[in-house]
Amino acid sequence: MKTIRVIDSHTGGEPTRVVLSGGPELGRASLAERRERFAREFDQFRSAIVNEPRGSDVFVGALLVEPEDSACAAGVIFFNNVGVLNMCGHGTIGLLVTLAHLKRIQPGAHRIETPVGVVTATLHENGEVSVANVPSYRKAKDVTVEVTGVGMVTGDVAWGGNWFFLVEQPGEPMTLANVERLTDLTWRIRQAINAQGFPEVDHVELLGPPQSPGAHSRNFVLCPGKAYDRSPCGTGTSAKLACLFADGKLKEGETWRQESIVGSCFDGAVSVVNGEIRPTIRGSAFVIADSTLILNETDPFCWGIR
Ligand code: PYC
Repeated sequence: MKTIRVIDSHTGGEPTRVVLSGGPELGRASLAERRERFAREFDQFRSAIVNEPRGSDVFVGALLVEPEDSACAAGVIFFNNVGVLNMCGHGTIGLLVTLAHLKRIQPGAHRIETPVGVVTATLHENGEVSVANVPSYRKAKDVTVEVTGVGMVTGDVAWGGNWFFLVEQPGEPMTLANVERLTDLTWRIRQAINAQGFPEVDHVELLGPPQSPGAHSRNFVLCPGKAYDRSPCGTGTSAKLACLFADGKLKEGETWRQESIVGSCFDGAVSVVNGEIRPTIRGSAFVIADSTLILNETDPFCWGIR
């Protein structure tokens, strides 16, 4: 019988399950190499942590590891219901709030190592967290794809720590009641953009008018395993900020409030560091469970349903 200590939080409705102990030994290579090893050799473990019956399609796991760079407070490998992620904005906010809950960190700035670079996450006195993300950029503007059963759809391909295809005004109500159609639409869009020479895109972000006072836009983000992000998606908001900045629609230091499909918000802004766009996103997370998972190999679903 194996036990794994986890702490669950949610950031704007999107869960993060931080694995504190009981995870696999991945050695001391770079975080990118350790993530590849985790994906290659420990996929069962990933599934056991986030998939049913212990989790659900919407869970994001965050495996805490020793950072390569000793100036970092922690290293983290994010994963979901189908595989590993590059970075995760809502997950980094959840991680900081979890470390604060454990009294392992105090308010202030903390460097966190991820497989795609170091981010600086600041725990504010009021409990909010801002994440100065990896450099973000737009790779392709106004890419038009033919989407089965829908027609022509135009959007931008951008990197915000994960790869996104961002589509403005998708012509669908951006409401929770319409989640099934939004999921179907974004899944078709993803297949079309992947077939059109952008195989790296694994997140699709639709953007429409906001509903919350003070918000600039509402989004619906489809994640790689077909679950939608309940939060405004930290990496998706970063990709959006990079596109706005590239179009001259957002100046350095100006706040962009991004609302999610469930109505939660992140405040975002960009700064330019050594010629690169560095988005910062700010939001809050809440710890909701402190648990020990039990992995009993005689349980037919010990390694999750996948
Ligand atoms: O917040 O960056 C994010 C994220 C990625 C996938 C789910 N959430």
